[in-house]
Amino acid sequence: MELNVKVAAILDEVADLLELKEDSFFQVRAYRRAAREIESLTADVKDLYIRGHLAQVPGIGKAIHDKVVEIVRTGELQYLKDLRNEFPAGLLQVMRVPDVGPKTAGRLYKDLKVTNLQYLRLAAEQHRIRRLKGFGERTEENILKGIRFLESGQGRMLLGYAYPRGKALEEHIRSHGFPQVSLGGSLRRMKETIGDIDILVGSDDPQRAMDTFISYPQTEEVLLKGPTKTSIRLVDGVQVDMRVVEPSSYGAALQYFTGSKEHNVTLRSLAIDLGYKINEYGVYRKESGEKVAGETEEGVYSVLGMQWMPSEMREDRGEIDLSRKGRIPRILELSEIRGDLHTHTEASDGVDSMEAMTEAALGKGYEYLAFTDHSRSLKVGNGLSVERLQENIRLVRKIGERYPDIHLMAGTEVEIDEKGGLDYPPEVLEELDIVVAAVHSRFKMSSEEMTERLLTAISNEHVHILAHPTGRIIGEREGYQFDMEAVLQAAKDNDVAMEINSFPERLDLNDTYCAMAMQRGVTLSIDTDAHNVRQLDYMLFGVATARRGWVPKELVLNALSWDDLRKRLDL
Ligand code: DGT
Ligand code: CA
Ligand code: CA
Repeated sequence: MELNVKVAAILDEVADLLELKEDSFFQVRAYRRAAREIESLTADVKDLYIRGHLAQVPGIGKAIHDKVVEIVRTGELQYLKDLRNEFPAGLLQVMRVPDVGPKTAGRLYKDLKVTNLQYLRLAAEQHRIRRLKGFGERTEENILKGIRFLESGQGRMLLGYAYPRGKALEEHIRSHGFPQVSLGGSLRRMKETIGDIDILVGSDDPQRAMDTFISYPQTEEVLLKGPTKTSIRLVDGVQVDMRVVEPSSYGAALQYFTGSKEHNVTLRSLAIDLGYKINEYGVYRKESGEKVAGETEEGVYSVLGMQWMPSEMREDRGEIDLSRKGRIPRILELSEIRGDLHTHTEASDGVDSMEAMTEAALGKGYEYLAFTDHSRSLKVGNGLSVERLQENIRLVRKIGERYPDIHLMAGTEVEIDEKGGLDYPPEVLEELDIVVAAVHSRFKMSSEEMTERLLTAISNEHVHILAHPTGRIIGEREGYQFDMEAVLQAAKDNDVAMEINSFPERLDLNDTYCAMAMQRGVTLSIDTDAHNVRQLDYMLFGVATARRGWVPKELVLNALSWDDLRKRLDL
């Protein structure tokens, strides 16, 4: 079946290039349709060809038929090579940027003379893309992210990038009649970056499971195909490994392939000490070889005298010891989140209106939602002047009356200046329900200066939350230097919450700083920093980061009920 995938991929690329060329819509569609048909064949194209049945496949007319024959015979297609030669080689790469595709690449080529990734990046950075008709800021941002991802090449991808792709693939497999399917590896542990996606299936029919996996429409290439493991690369470059085991080994395999490797190494030596052998198929008595567990993950841990623990905790950071003592802590759940305390609207640099954000928050069952648009000195964020801020507060109150089921809060994400002062005077901050303070400038000061700056901001009586405390952008810039111990202590003393910013490229605080904050009893606020309604979904990643730091709900500001939050904020 590998050949089917290849034929489909070649036909797809032909369609892409024809589209780039602005060839007839019907041609493009014919190639795409043929690709889909061949992809979903249950027989091998080569067999069909040999038996003379190829022409009977629906959607394969004479011209495409001849091309498929050429690919089956030679493994290549001259027509594709000719098409490729019509364009600058760099443009083909532009087309591979996630969210770009042939149509967009064609526009960028024609209107902006974009012929390679370097030019594409420049055009995006100079904001020339958003000025094209039909393009916007969001597209431009996505393009920059896509380039970053492509260029990271074999590197790691952000959790926020891998997660929806992994989930969609998991769903694809489940929907084909495989109820026993799960993500594994770093993605199940919700690490901030992911090397490759791992998927595990329990089934008596490994062949059909593998075929289902390969038939995923986003598959670009099959990298490896063995009896129990198959690896593919998706069209956007992501590698996915899938393993299939018998249902009686599903739990053991899930445990094994979830990792981490460090957790497994410690677990294995513990098993040996207890007279067992553990592998991806089960737990066995060393003496008799008798299998004593394997069907469920709980069972595997339980025969070793251990309590099951959430996958996010499995990093060999002390969880094995606690589990043996039956003292795994209860950590925060996504369902315990009651609201979002850091979001943006069209008033500053967000995209959506307050109403749209409110309805999305209602859809999540939130009790409260804070609007925290940027403050006046953040010019790139279209920060609000004092007048516009006051107007915005009135708007929040007015809209709030229309939504009795949720408490809308007027707030700000206020700039912290280089001395630790805030961008609005105290009497203005006084009018707000919530103040989120943030550093967006002068990152490169000494650690002493930066610590002073943060301590000054935290000790300001109007501040409730310190936004993205370290300022790091994953894969792009390290956070600024400061004394984290001192800042955490000050946060505790001043009853200021440290933020876990849920943006996939931020996740700031990260998991280990969350653990530090948790051990010191510092309150955390898990915020999305959403700039549109969809980004409210990022909450999941912030919660995962908190879980990786073993944070309990009791330490989370936005896990408080509205009543408790209001008392806490003196509202
Ligand atoms: P990644 O992909 O780099 O983000 O990290 P993982 O943790 O997903 O690692 P990966 O994909 O190489 O392997 C998936 C899981 O398989 C890993 O979490 C634990 C398990 N595993 C892999 N190699 C070993 C090994 O040598 N020993 C043990 N005990 N487990 C392993
Ligand atoms: Ca992995
Ligand atoms: Ca893997």
